[in-house]
Amino acid sequence: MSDQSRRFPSDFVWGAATASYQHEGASNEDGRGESVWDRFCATPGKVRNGDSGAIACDFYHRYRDDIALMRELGIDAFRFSVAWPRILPNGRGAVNDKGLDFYDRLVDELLGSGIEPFVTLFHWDTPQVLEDAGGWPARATVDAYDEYVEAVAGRLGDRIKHWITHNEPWVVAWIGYGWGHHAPGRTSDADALATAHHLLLSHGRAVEILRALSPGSEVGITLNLDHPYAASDAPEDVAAARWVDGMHNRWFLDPLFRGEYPSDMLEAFQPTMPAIEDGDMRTIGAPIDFLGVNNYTSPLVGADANGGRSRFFHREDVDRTDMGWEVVPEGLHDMLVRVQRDYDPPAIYVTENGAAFADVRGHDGAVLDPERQAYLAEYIDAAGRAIDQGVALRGYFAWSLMDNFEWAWGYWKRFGIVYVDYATLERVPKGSFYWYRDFIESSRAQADEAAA
Ligand code: IFM
Repeated sequence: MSDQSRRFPSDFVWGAATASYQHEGASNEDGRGESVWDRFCATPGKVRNGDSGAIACDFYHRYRDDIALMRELGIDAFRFSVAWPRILPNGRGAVNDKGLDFYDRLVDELLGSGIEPFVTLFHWDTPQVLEDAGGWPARATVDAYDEYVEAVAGRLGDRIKHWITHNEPWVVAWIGYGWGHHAPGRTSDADALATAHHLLLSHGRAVEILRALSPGSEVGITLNLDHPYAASDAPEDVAAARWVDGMHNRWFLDPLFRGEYPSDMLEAFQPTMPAIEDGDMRTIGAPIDFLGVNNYTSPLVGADANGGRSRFFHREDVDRTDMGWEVVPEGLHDMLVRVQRDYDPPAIYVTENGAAFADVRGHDGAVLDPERQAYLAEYIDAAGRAIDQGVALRGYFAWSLMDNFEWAWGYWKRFGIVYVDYATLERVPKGSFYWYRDFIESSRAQADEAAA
């Protein structure tokens, strides 16, 4: 452990993350409006076991106890998201003060505990009323998002030093609007591409709003970036990997850092592209202070013999998590190095990394999760090696602080370093929680020693 913890500077931010719909619960309290995920969960057959975020981890009521756990963990920062339907239950117009009050209390409790809030503004819970009016494929949703960002920044902007405009726009666009496995469950490539453009545009507009209403804060966006490896040097495998990289990564990285969509992908998507208005790309490319990277796995990609653009290969020689995701720590290292080389963001945070495993409580009530511990250790080591290569990595957030609602999988998949007993809502720190606590402590001690 000591070798890897020595890599991290003393101001490196160690954190844990979660998101509003996944942990808050209290879905009908204090004036919160309906979100697309409430509606999706209520639609038979969409979410495993008919689960929903109605109660989730009840973080809305238990946040003080959860912050006490964070203190025990010793993290520097907590990444959470604000639920848009708590702030603007009707999508536009009247702001719900009780919704803002909750985040006010949460932020103050965190700061009072010496924990820096990293606030994600959109982690997928669009107000349903906006979806009914056209959702993200409609440009008007960008205007509605502006109002929302103004309301949140107006209230919290004096205390928040790190804002994340969006979480994983690729997932919202393609899984939510293109393939329908997530809310709102639409299945249209044109909707997916319009959603991606409007999410990017709303990001750029949010950057302007946050610069004005939260001066001195740092603003970024979080992308899910997997590093696709070509299955061989054969040109068709290399082209397939490049396609996957274009679709998942470059489609978002290029506009954000170069102000343009990648030309090879644009050519392929041209027939289904939304209208791009003058000035959109400039807005999207507004300078940001950091890039958030979520990384869990990295696929092995080759040509598809059945005529598709690409095929994901099943590696035999790696471990898998309970999601079936392949454990490829090198992919995090390679992705970080590549993003720094190709796009040169001023700073990078790993805003999510972690693993689901089928955790159970032992007879003594404890939850031992050596696989997760090994996963975190290997990925953190890979992140450290990226720093050695000159990557401006400033922090790492474990996903997730606690087991929570894993979208279409419901409560079946457990990502937490804290176990949640959903029958009683009791929290039980897992073995990985204690490992991470000790790792952070030793990393700090070694950094201080080196600085002395
Ligand atoms: O739970 C999700 C999170 O909401 C977004 N990133 C991936 C996680 C695990 O699937």
